[in-house]
Amino acid sequence: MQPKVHQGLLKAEGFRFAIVVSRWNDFLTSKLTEGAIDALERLGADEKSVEIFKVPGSFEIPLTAQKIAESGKFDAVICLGVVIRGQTPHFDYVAGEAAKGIGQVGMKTGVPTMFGVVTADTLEQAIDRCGVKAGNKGFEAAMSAVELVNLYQKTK
Ligand code: INI
Repeated sequence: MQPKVHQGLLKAEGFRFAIVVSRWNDFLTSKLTEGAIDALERLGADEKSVEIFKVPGSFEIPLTAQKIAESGKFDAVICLGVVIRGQTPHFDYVAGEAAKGIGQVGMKTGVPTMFGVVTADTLEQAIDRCGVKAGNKGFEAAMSAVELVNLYQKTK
């Protein structure tokens, strides 16, 4: 059997992307933003097709992402934040609400909404996932956004 396989190309040209990024832990979220922009540039995104929306913390990402998705101005929303367990007793609330809310935005609006929020137990773990050493969750989230906008275009 040779089932038909569907998957999105990694071509960003012609699509519009919003990045919603939390200022909390800015020294790390700025690295995630750099990673996301690097991926979009390398995949051919047009100069004016990427816009950045800054919010105070990861808790504020979902509602902002929802408003952006509902605006109809973007093909995908890339959400970026860093929540570190050691930093707050309400880690579970902030990380949980961000994850749940971001997921709901995609389901509710039909606009691919990427979860590029690093949830780490320690600062060191968070640093590792923000591309300071290797691996950048912002880069990964942007790659996924490009793949999905291409996949959904094919399934229209
Ligand atoms: N927001 C984060 O994005 N990361 C965190 O680690 C964090 N901590 O540690 O508390 C955090 N808190 C702020 C929160 O997201 C809201 O901005 C705030 O509660 C106001 O609603």
